[in-house]
Amino acid sequence: MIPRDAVRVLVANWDGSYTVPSRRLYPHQWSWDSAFIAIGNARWAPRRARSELLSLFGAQWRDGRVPHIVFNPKVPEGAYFPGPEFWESRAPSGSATSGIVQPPVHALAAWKTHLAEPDPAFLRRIYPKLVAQQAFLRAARRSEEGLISILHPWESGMDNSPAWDLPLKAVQPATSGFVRRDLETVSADERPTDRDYERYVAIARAYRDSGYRRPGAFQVEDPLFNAAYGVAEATLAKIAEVCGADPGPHEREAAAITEAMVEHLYEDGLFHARDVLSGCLIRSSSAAGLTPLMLPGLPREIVNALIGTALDRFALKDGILPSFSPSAPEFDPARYWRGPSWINLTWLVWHGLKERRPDLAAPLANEMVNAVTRSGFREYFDPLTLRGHGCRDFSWSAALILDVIAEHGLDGLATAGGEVGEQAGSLVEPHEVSDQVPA
Ligand code: 2M8
Repeated sequence: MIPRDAVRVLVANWDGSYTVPSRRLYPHQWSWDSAFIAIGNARWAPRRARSELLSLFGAQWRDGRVPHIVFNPKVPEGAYFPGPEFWESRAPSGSATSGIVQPPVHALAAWKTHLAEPDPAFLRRIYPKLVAQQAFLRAARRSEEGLISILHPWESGMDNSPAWDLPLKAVQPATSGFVRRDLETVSADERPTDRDYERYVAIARAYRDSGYRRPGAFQVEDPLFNAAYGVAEATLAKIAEVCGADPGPHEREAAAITEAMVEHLYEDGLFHARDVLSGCLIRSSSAAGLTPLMLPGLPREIVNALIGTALDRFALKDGILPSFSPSAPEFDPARYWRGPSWINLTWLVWHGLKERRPDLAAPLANEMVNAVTRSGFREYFDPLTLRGHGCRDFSWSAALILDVIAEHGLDGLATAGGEVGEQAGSLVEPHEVSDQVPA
């Protein structure tokens, strides 16, 4: 029973005020994971969804950045690399954190949490924090073209994407001083190579050593990150209205980033990343280039062209979205972010298609459910066989499936959100759902 099993995963990964992505591989709180997890939890335990987001924003830095990892002090340093000793940074709350960020999908998560159980007080509490998150990106990361840069592949969320192969070549690898922990849980041929890690470490060290201020040898404008930023502004406009704030500046910012993306990142039916250091477009077949479909103000001809590319190069109609086009030479169906399907990426594109092309959104929803039915809540799936890869009992795979089922139904049977909530919620006693949130 999918909803019940999904809730079981989320309950097992709950740490009192937030959810770990995976007990063994990722035993702390991750930024965009928490947003996706909140979207799923909102369907059966909205209090947990609010707690998940407020707990993450409890570790927001003074400059507004939301760190990509908030470390649990009870977890030993050696359980995850790079841990708190590597990052050497603390939020004003006292929590040890990383110093980089991830795609800002949190405003969307806060809004969906509110829709599941309207709570204007929650929105009023989180709105200024979401605004500060966006303001940090504008102040610290915006280029002359009006686009937001990422300074590390980890900031893209699609860490090992072939789109980063070229810009990473310019990075001098760090060949010593660290031990990978990920290979203790997942087979090496499903994870980045040692050479990739040497470069990840080198970039993160240089950024840390600049006091988390100066861009290093990796600086790119990523379509997924910029689309998330634009969707956040469009969503903040709705949140602002509930909070009695002015939606106008958010609407204008959403329109401006959409325009800048079309002008600088779009070419031949797909959005691409741009290398800020060389000024060149990184032409690749990454599914990140389809995620601008989420932008409400994307011009119709671009929407149609993206859909054409999705059908043609990503075989959208036949299955769940691969993270990299199967027709591209770099495609690898089992290696982390180099081809496998991920539930979060598929969910983002599904979200962008639901209203525009329900005929394409529906099979995508069915295939997400098929993947977890066949292989469990794995971290990623071979897009051709749906075989599971990476870690097991992965939180966002479980959470987003609850959202998909609540909206789309199961096996073609329309299932109301409330029904999923009832089925799933009955597994958990109210006292098990903590309300605890940081001050
Ligand atoms: C993966 O990234 C972390 C580093 O942040 C890792 O490999 O150790 C990515 O899939 C990222 O998108 C995700 O947020 C994180 C936790 O699920 O794991």
